[in-house]
Amino acid sequence: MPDNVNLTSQYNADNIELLPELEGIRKRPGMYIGATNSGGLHHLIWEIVDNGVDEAANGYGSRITVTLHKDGSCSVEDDGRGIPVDIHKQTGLPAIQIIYTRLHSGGKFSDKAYQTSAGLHGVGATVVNALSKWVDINVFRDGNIYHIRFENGGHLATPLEVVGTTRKRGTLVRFLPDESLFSTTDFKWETVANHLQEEAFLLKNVTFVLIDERIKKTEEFHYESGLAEYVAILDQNKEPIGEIVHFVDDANHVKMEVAMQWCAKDYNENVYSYANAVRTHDGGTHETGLRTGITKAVNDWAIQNDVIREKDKLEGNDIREGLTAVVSVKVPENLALYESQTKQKLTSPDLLPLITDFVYTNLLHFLAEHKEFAVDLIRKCQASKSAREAARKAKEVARNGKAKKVDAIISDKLASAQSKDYKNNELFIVEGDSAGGSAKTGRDRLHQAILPLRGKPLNTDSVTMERMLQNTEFATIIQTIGAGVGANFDVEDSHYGKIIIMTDADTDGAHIQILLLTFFYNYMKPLITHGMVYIACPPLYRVYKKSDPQHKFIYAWDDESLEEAKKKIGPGYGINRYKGLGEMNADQLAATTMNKATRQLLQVRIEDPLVVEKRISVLMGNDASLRRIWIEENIKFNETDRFIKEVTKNG
Ligand code: 28G
Repeated sequence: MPDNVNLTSQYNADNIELLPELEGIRKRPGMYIGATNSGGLHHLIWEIVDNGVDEAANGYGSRITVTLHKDGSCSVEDDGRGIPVDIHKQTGLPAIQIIYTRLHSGGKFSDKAYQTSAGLHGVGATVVNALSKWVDINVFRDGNIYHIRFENGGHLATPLEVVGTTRKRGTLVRFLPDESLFSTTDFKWETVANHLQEEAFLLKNVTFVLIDERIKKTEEFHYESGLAEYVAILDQNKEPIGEIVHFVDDANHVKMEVAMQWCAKDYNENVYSYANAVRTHDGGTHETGLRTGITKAVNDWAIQNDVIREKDKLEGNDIREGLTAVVSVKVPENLALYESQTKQKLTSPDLLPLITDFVYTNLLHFLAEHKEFAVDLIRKCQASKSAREAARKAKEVARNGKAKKVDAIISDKLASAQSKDYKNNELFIVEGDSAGGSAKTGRDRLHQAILPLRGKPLNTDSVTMERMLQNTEFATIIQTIGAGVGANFDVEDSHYGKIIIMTDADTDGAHIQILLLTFFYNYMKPLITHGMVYIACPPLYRVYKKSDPQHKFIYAWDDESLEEAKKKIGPGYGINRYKGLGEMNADQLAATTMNKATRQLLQVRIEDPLVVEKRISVLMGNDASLRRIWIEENIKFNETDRFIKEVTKNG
């Protein structure tokens, strides 16, 4: 484009009809970015980064820099070809303007071999524009610097123009999220860093840089061994058996990569999968292929080498105990089939034999070359198998009525629920005897059971399973839940459909939550993956009319709803600030925190395995001050944005 042409008049006419699309995004942001909480806010960054990642994945550029600025804006720069600036024939508008203001422009342009973007099919740029106060873009292309700017949800503010010359190439996008649309506009270092690190594991040739000008911190992520380094970090707090096994097949149109390692004293199966560099939370054909390939390779090798007999074949479960594995496939768009729009599960049938064979062949070869490791691994699998069989027998004995004393052993602490409809029963694990007492009085006796805890629970990360089992608090929890522990935990046997942790909303309470979650994560992980573990949310305030404190009052869970409550009560209000559960009487505790109709629960979820493992070192280490600092900085009481938790209202 010649730099002396003024295109302003051309834009105005078209601009008017573009706006309804942008308006639609602003009216229902959740449809495009999931939610308008912290997660949705960060989604804006992921969308822009994805565009740079796509460009790099197609072979253009190798460095993506994200900068968090002091004014609350974020910029992303890549060194690809630069977004096209040529004039689009039908509309007469520059391509870049269409890309940033039209929905579905992504679909039309989709000629990319390995599109990585998760859900938005190339409309991410438009979504970010619609949800921003301003977007400022510089494109470095053909020796020129092109500039274009949008304001107030995508209105063209400065038409595309050449503003200088340059020797570099690439794209620099800077945007300020519209604070009126988000519950928070605070970008978090840790969230962005983890995302970029995850991208870097999956894209070996690209360097990701994060610069936070607010806290003067910079970090680079670049991993030449890709998934092997990912597994190393996931296993950093564990006891590995043997080295990390890593296979790559980059030669064909379907690219496959797997890294795995087994660890002692870990009773979980930790398998994570990615399709086109995006996590597939619900697995699919690539995960199934990985599992099948591993089971077949381990059994075949063991039998061929007379380590086990044909009739003693190992089950997949036994082989996968303590396994950490990451599988990544990159498939051309037309071969990437998903169960639904959310792309959480890959269903491409053609992939199954490819992955199975890839894993089988390579692992069999690896075992043959590492005989000592292979034998150790098979011994470990056999031990898992025996433990599982022993547990099954013990359970049968218990069912036959020989061990009916369980209730008696725990009854002095537990106030049990009357119903035997286990799925609808709830176990409240409560901090302190006094709150436990109120909870017992206020509960729904049919479905709610109360187990009070005395003091801080044991840190189960720093002790053996044997030590943990000797701990009275955990022994009681295990017996109460009634579904076994560790490798022998069977979620189907749980006596409760919900396990609800109820603590004071202070740092000690947060620490107790973390210690209990650590236990559940280590020894009853399926409770978490099945979404059965929750955190109760006691209110922080009660606002009342001074002249009539018993009649008119409103509870508030945060400072925002406190302000609303003050307004609703009107002049002459008084405020009770609850410092702990103990300050509420039984009725108040029941009404605000336990009653299904009026309470709020946070559902505990494991969103990102990287976050969990990293936090374990800070939160479970011996340095209490590190932990306290982390809790104070990161846990905002009763906010949606916490440790490994997410909100679901009314459970
Ligand atoms: C810095 C933050 C985010 C991007 C490109 C490069 C091209 C492009 C982006 O094209 C539509 C599809 C193919 C023409 C493609 C440049 C081909 C030739 C590109 C980014 C129209 C989009 N030259 N770099 N989009 N193409 N970086 N980084 O957004 O047919 S988006």
